[in-house]
Amino acid sequence: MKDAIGRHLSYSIGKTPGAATLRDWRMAVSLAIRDRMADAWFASTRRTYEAGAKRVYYLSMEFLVGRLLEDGIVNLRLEERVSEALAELGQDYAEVIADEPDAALGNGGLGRLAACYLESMSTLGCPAYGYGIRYEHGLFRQQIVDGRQVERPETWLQQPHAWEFERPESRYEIGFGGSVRDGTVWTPGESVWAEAFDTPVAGWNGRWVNTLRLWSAKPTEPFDLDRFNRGEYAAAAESEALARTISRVLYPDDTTEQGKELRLKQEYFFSAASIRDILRRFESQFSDLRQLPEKVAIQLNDTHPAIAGPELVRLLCDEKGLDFDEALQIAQGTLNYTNHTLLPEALEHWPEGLFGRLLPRHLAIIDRIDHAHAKANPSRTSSVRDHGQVKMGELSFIMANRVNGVSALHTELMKSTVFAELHRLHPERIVNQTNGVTPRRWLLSCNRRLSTLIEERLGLGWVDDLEQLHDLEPHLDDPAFLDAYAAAKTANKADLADWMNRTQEGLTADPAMMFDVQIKRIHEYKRQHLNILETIALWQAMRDAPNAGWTPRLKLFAGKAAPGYVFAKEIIHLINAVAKVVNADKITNKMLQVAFLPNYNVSLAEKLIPAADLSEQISTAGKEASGTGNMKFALNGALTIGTLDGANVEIRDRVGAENFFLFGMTTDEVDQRRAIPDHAAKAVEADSRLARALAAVRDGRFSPEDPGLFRGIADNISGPDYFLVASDFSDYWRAQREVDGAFANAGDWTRRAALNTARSGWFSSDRAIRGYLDDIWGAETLL
Ligand code: RUG
Repeated sequence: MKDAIGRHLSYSIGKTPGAATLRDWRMAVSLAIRDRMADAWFASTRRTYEAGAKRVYYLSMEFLVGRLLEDGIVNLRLEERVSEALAELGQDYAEVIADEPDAALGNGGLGRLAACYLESMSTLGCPAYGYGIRYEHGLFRQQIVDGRQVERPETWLQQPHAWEFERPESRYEIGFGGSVRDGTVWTPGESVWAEAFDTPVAGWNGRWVNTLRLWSAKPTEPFDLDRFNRGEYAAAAESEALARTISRVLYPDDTTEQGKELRLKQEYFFSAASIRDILRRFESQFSDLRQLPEKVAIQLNDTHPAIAGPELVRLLCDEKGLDFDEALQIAQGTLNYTNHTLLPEALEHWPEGLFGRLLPRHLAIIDRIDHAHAKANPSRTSSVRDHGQVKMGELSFIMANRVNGVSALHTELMKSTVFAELHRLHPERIVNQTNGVTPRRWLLSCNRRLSTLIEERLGLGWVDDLEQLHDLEPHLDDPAFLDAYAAAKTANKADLADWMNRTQEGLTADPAMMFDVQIKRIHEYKRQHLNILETIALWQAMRDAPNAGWTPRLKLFAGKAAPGYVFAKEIIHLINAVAKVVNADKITNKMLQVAFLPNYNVSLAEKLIPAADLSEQISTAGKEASGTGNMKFALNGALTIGTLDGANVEIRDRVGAENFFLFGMTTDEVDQRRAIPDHAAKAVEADSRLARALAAVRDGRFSPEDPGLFRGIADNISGPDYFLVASDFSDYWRAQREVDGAFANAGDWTRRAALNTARSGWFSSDRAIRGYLDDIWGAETLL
């Protein structure tokens, strides 16, 4: 290992040890690790060809992979060797790992899920490719300036990326616009190259390696020399710059649809390149296109790649000469669609005008698909085109062999709400696959103390068979185990507290406090404003009775708001304003501290989750499709305070109701409550704590220099309150006081935390991928 690192430092990076920077060392180690993936990578490809196996293609606008070096080292089981080698070379292992920028090619849960699934597919030996976009700028970097979110560009590719292989020979010309002749001959008005960059993804033990293939946009005409020679330098480079725009930035949107032409271009760009690549690979091995559904399963991660359906039909018809009905049947047998949200604003639809201008042939194909479907299902009343919009959810459903939701509750709601009619027509099509997370990253490597303790008791079999964590339960009767479990958590908290106290002005975190954590995108349905309101009420109650024996708490928040989502940004501002007042209050600040940690990303999650005591999963019931953070917290021994929403329901079922703090309305109660006129005003009237907390917000207690600053938030909660913050407040307060009581009994709390770990094995992404393999893809694993 030492030689390999040294060789890369000299001959790949071109530096001597004396001249090398931390980045040079990190690059050299990364290249040495990447080398060790190569043989298994080639072997995985060879075996797939030899077996004539079905391949899975996961199409996703987002792959939130985070840092890759530690992942590679851990999965190849090279930790000791790397850290010894680095020590001999005078370098610090942890520093080298921490030097890597996060590849933030995703917004949140959906993108991180795609990353976990790729890793699990490799762990299981499922022949698979991830297909996405190689954004030059990932999700924006969040700064907090005077309490407000400020967005800065993210620049992960400003330095060389150690993990990828550029494949200039694998490129496709992707067209847009133009016209259609004779009904089928599409002549695009403009085009760009989609060029492939491949990153190997190694599974546990490095036995199988799949590929993440990301497309980068390159100009077809790099440069206008005539214009340059005339001195028109900017104009000469214009077409090049325009082409590159397509893979320039990740849309910083989580659950709202961006009606931007560029976004539709991005979607078609990567879907079309991926479909062509899939067909090319298929045809290099098989001769009959009718075999496609037998040899290929394509998963559409949300509707973002939905245009892949019409594109596949177009290629089969217009270029391969199949007739339309056969092409459609083949496409429908090959494609599957995962829905991740029921929020109406997040269900993609495109104005017909824009769609027809950009993709004229596809719009005609969509109509034909829709007509064929309507003809076969005469009782259908809806259609893909509606009120001048092309509805991508409907299109995805019609084009898919299987459609899945991401938690049991969400899947049932899909059937009864957005897809009610299509479900009636195709009752077999919707299936559930509850999300999962990879235990390699989300326990083994992010929580060394706990994973070492588990290894001492159970060995390492749980790492790729997470249900083995159940075998911890007998150890819960051993006081030494519980002490060690508690010690691991306290040490994680102490590390985090040290780091926060060094970096967060005005904060005094003490590991003896309860670490109460809410980290996720900032959104009204996720209800960070419910949490901060309860924080205010708690602070007021503490000031009223400082000696009432309060359980000391640190309320931690982190998350990004979409730049255009004004209300979410106000919530961030309010949290920071409350933190400033509360942390400075000498009466309460030993009992209550508040922090908003800037720039939430995968690496910050890896720091926070192992140190959490309490996990806040408090969305309005029916709104969070699943959640995956909720699973990571439970696995790492945080107890959840949560509503009956998304996968919370299944977490509670598995860890036991007594180890979960439930509160709030159910989905049915939510609907009933919303129907009551003035429901929020009534809730405020009925709860004096809520009224008082809201008054403090409204009257400028946290914004003395601008008393009206947060009035909008208070007015929303006591007025329309679509997300029912006011109506759920009293029960949330009750549950939080139950949490206080429980935390005060340290021994019992540790037992309940350990039960969360022991009973969370089902939430492994390996289990989820097995579900997809069996119920959706019909594919075999080759390990
Ligand atoms: O909001 C959902 C989460 O509930 C879910 O856990 C995650 C993965 O399935 O996907 C999130 N999501 C939904 N991200 N974007 C969307 C809508 O495009």
